[in-house]
Amino acid sequence: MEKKFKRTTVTSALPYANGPVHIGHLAGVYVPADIYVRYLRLKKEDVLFIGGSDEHGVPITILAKKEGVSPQDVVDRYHNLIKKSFEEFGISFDVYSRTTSPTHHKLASDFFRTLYDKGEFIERTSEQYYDEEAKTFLADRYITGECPHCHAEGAYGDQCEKCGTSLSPTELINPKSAISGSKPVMRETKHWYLPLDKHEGWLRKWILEEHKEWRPNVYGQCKSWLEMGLQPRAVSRDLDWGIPVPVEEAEGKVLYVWFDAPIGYISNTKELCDAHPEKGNWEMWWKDPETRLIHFIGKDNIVFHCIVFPAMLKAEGSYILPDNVPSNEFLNLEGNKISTSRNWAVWLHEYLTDFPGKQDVLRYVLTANAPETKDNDFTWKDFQARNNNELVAVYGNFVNRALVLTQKYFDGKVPASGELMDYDKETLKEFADVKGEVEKLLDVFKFRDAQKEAMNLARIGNKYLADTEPWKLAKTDMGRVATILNISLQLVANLAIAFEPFLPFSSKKLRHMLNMSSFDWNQLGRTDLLPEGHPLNKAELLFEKIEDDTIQAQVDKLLATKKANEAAQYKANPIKPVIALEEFEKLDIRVGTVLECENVPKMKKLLKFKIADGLENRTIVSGIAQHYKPEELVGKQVLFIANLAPRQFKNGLVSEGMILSAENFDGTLAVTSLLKEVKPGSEVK
Ligand code: B3M
Ligand code: ZN
Repeated sequence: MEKKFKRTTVTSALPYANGPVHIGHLAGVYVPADIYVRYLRLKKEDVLFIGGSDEHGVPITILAKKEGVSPQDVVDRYHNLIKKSFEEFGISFDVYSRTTSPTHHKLASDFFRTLYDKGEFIERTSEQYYDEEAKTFLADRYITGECPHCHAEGAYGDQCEKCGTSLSPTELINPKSAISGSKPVMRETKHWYLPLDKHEGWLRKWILEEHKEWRPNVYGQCKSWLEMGLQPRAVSRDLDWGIPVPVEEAEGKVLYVWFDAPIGYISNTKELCDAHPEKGNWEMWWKDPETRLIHFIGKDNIVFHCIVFPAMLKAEGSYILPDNVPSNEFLNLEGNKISTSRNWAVWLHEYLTDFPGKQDVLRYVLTANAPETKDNDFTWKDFQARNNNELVAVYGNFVNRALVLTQKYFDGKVPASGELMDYDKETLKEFADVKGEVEKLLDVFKFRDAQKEAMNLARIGNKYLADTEPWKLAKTDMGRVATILNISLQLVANLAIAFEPFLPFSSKKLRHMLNMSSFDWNQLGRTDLLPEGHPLNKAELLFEKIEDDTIQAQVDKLLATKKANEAAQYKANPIKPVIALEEFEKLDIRVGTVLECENVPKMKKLLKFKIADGLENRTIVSGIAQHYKPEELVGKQVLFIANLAPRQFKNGLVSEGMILSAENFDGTLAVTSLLKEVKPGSEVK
C-alpha cells in the first residue's frame, strides 16, 4: 500500500572532516542522492537535500595531534575542501553545514537532555584506561600495544591494522598511552547508554514487517543485527572534543560522535529554514507524518541509520522515522579497497585538475558502475571506454549530428514536421515509453538501470539518424529531411530533460544549445518540445574523446602509489641462524664474464649462459628470464657459486653453478655484479 506524502527530506551521510572526498564517497552516497533530489525537483515536488560535515570523533583529534594543530583547524580545512568538491561536482545540497555550528551544538545538546529527562537512558559505570600523566581517559584509538593475535607492535585499542582483528583495549599486551607514552591504568567512569534492547520489539516490526521493500543489503544487515539481539549502546565518551554532555556530573564528557552526527541532519535543516523562511518551518521537514524521510548512506553506516538513530528519534517522541535508507556497497579502485591512509583513491579535487570540466563523465561512470547490490570496481580503462563508446559515440554523436544538420539545412531553426512514416511513428513510440521506465526505476532507487534507460533514448536517436540518413536525402527530398530533423531535435530535447538528474552540466549545456526555456520532467516523452521555427544556438561538442595517454597517466599515478605503499610496508626477512666461518668458506663464489646468453626454448623462465670462469668456461642456467633480456647481460661480470653440484633440467640441459641475484621485496630479481672489473675466475671472499 502506497502512502501519499507531501514532501521529502533527503539526507546524505555527513562525511568526516578529516580528509578530502574521493570517488568512493561520490559513488556510494552523493551522486545517487543528487540524482534522486534533482529528479524530484524536476517533477516539481517539495524536497530538501541536507548535507554537512561530521566534525567530531576521535580520528579528528588524532590527526590534529599528529599535525600539531587544533581539531578545529583540521575540520575547518577539510570542511571547506569537501564543500567545494561537492559544489564542483554539482551535488545540489540545499544546505551544507557542519556539526561544529552553534545551532547544532544547541540542538544536539537539547536532544540529549530531552531523552535524559524522559528517563530514556540508563547509566553505567565501567572501568576504562586512564592516562595518569595526561590526566585523561583514553579513547580506544589512543591506546597502542602488542596484538594478542599476531603479536605485531603498535596495534590500536580497537583494531590491529596488521592482522585486521577487532580488539578491545584490555586485550592489548603492554598497553601504552598514545598521548604521553605512559602505561595507562584502569579507572572507573560513568556513561549514558541508549537501551536498544528496550526498542527491539518495535524495531523488529517496523523493519522486518513494514519495510520489506528496503534494499536486500540493508534489510539483511538489519535482520542479522536484530537476530543477534540488541544491546545498550554508550552515547557519551571521555574526550575533550565534541558536544559536552548537558548533565551536571558529566564534566569532561562529550556526546558520542554517532549520537550527535545524525542529529546534524536536523540541525542543518533548522539552520537552512531559519535563514530562509520560504523553505518552511524546520519541524515540518522532520515531524510532519506527511513528510517522507530518506537517508542516503554507505553500507558501514546501516546500523546507525536503521536502528540507532530511529531508536533515538522514537525515544524523543516527536519525530518521523525514515521511509527508506538506500545504502550502497563499496566501490573499489583497480581491484583494491579505497584507502585514505594508503592514498589509494581518486580524490575529487585532483580529478578536476586532471579532467577539468569533466564532472559529468565521472558522474556517468560512477552511476553506470554504482555498487548498488554488491561491491564494484572502478578502473580507468572502463572510465575511458564508457566515455568514448557511450557518452561520445552515442549521446554526444547523436546530439551533434542533429544540431549540425539543422544548422546546415535549416539555418539553425527547428524545421516543420511533414507526414510521418511508419518508422518515424515506431521511433516516437519507443521514446515515449522511456519516461515511464526511467521513473519506475528512479522511484525504487535503481539509479544504474535508470541511467541505462536514459542512454537508451540516445541510442534510439542515433539509430534513427543512421537508418534514415537525412544527409543523403537533402538533394531530393527536403520535406523528408525536415521531418527527420524535427523528430531528432525533439528527441534531443527529451535527452536534455532525461539526463538532467544524472548529468546536470551536460544538460545545462544542451539546454543552452537548444535555446530551451521550459524544462520539467512531465514534458518527457513529448514530441512538441521545440516549436517549428524555434531558433537554436550554436552547436558545441557535449563530450570529447579521452586518449590512451591520458588514461595511462592516471594508471601510472596509481602504480607509483602502489610502489610507495609497498616500500613503506617492506620489512626485511629475519636473519638466518648463525654459521661458522668454516661453513662459509666451503662456498666457492667466483666472478664470471657472460660470453653468451640466450632464452631456452619452451622454458619461459630460463636463460642459458656461457660464462668465462678463467678455466674452461661453463654453462649456467638461471631462472631470471622474466627479469632480464639476454642482450642486457652479455659482456657483464656476474657472481656465481662455482662448487654447487650440477643440476639437470627436464630437457637435458645441465647447469654448472648458480648466478647470484638479489630478490627485491616485490619479487623482482637483480643480478649481482662488481663495482670494478676483475679477471674472470677471481674469488669472492
Ligand atoms: N561520518 C561516517 C562516515 O563518513 C559518518 C557518517 C555520519 S552520518 C550521520 O562513514
Ligand atoms: Zn594483529
